[in-house]
Amino acid sequence: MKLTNPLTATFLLLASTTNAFHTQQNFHSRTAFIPKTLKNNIRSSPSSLSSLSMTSVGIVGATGAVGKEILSVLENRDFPASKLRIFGSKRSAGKTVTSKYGDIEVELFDVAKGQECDVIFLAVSGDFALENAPELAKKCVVIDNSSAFRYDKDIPLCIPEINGDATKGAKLIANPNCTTAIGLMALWPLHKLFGLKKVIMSTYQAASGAGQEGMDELQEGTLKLLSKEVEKAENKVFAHPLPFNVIPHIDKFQENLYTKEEMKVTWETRKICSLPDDFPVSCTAVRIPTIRAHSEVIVIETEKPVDVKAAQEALSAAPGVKLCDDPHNNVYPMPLTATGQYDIEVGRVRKNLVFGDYGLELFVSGDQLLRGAALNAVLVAEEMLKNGSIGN
Ligand code: 2RA
Repeated sequence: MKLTNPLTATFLLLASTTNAFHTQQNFHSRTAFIPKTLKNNIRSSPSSLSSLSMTSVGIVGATGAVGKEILSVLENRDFPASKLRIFGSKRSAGKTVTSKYGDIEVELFDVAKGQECDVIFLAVSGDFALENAPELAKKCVVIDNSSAFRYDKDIPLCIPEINGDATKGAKLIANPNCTTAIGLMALWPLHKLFGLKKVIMSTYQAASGAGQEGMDELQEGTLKLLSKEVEKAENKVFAHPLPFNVIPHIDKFQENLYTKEEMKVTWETRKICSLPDDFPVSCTAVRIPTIRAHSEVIVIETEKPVDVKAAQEALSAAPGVKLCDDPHNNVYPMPLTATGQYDIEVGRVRKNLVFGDYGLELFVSGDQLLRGAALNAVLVAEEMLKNGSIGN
């Protein structure tokens, strides 16, 4: 096939990579697309963990986009697992996953087997979590990636850098939605410095938020359009075709005409940051045709007067945050540079023209599958190992 321009070449490269993944028997090697050269800030778990007793770990849903990343983060951070077990449905049971912890045969999930683990990560649907997590949590620690328990006041919703203490003694912990997790990494240091009064967020969310199927729909649709195989891309996952489009619709519309994705940002920000139930947070969530890092424009009104330099210093010092803010040299956060990174990128920090001395505006990009899901979940487990909540 003749390549007519670099964009076409890029998408063909993406597609050939994806197809190669699909033909692999060993589905651990089918990790979602990460440009290798960008994967440069993967850090191991703190040495304090290596002295802790080894833990038996389970993953349910290790063949999905988030589950694969959980396995990869455990490996990259040398999570002290004495044994790793992978549970799946009838479709994946019996397959072999190759990992740093050895070759692992996928076991058909049942609660009793799951309860044998010290900690189990759920990277499956909310319905599955609702049905199984409470029972699993009677005997082991459960870290759930779905939204099933996020708004239950008795269940911690945790970003370890913000409210890691909330995990102490807990058996079931909810991992936040990716959009909230990425945004709060930037908002928390600013809240500590200036006090948040109002938050307005607009998001630019990658296809990965809809899992492997979402990424496939974007890549395949783009290729077919570029090769003129079709005039209109198919859409099964998204409400409309995503290639060459943006869609202001993620998750279901609510009575107040916000979507559930947008309301998650409001509900979860209040809960994680211990803000009042009526604390004003408003979000518009938009799907864009990128692969796997979400970006956000965040505008805040603050209690105290802001100082841009102090904000940049606080962001730069915050764990899990990388300040990328040198606009005159074209340095700012972008999905392309945030992809595959553990730290979220923050930049374009400036005084907001509407709120003047009492407001900031910034741009954030973070890997949706890492900080927005897998990394956060593994950090929760690490926090619980350190505070003695796992293995007791
Ligand atoms: C999305 N935030 O991007 C969702 C995934 N949890 O679709």
